Amino acid sequence: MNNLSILKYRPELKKKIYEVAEVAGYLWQKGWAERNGGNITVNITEHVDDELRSLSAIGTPVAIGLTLPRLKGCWFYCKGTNRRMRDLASAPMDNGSVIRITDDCAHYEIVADKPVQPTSELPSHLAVHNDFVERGVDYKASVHTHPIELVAMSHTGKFLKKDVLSTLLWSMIPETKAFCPRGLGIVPYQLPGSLELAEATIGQLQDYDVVMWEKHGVFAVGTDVMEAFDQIDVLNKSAQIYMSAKAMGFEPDGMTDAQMKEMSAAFNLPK
Ligand code: 2HA
Ligand code: ZN
Repeated sequence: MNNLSILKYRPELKKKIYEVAEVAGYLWQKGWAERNGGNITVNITEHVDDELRSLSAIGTPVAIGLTLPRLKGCWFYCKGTNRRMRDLASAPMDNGSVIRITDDCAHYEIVADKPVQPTSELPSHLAVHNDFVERGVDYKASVHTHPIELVAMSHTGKFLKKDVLSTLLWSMIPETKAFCPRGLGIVPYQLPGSLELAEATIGQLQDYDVVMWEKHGVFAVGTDVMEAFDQIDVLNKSAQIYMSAKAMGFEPDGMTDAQMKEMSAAFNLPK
């Protein structure tokens, strides 16, 4: 199979995978994706046709390490292990994997094009997607990255209390709440790739679309990869505004409660 074969006559699938490549480029340009940092996983099941389904896998099934009953027969595109976002941006099929979950819901197999092994974070990303299907939520994309200013703000306990950072970031510029209306959840530090981190993330995603991993990065979800990226981007912009004010030597006032309430009403936002 040549490099582009599975995308060749599948414009919708190609578009979805090239959206990931576009976002991977933004993550690199923003300085949020050093070396192999970060991951993106997208549920592409709806773009897989019968012919693609009938293709045999490259290699034998690999154990996920978890059983994910809602993902039976689902297909995903994800970054390859040890691959760089900046490389994925220019060559998504050489630096990402297309996988399907086998009928026992405990293994995946690579279907095409090249035998790129998926990210080591795959089990936790898949656990999140399993939860979406279980809850009937129409989210298809998960993005993990290391946004500099947001991570810096997670290095003090005062911002890690429930909704403190979220409320502060919303108050830096009106659009933040409009475009990240559920705010920023917090997960206290856990070992990267651990099951504890995945479980705590799934817990926070019941109430938030973006979750801060203390002293590490953020994990965002959305109906597509752009939506997940945009939410991180607006939150990090607010973090930059906060830090710019601090660098000028003052604590920013933030929008007042009355201004926040007016915004929420005008944009039909929760809370
Ligand atoms: O996959 O960023 O936290 C690379 C990471 C893990
Ligand atoms: Zn990370």
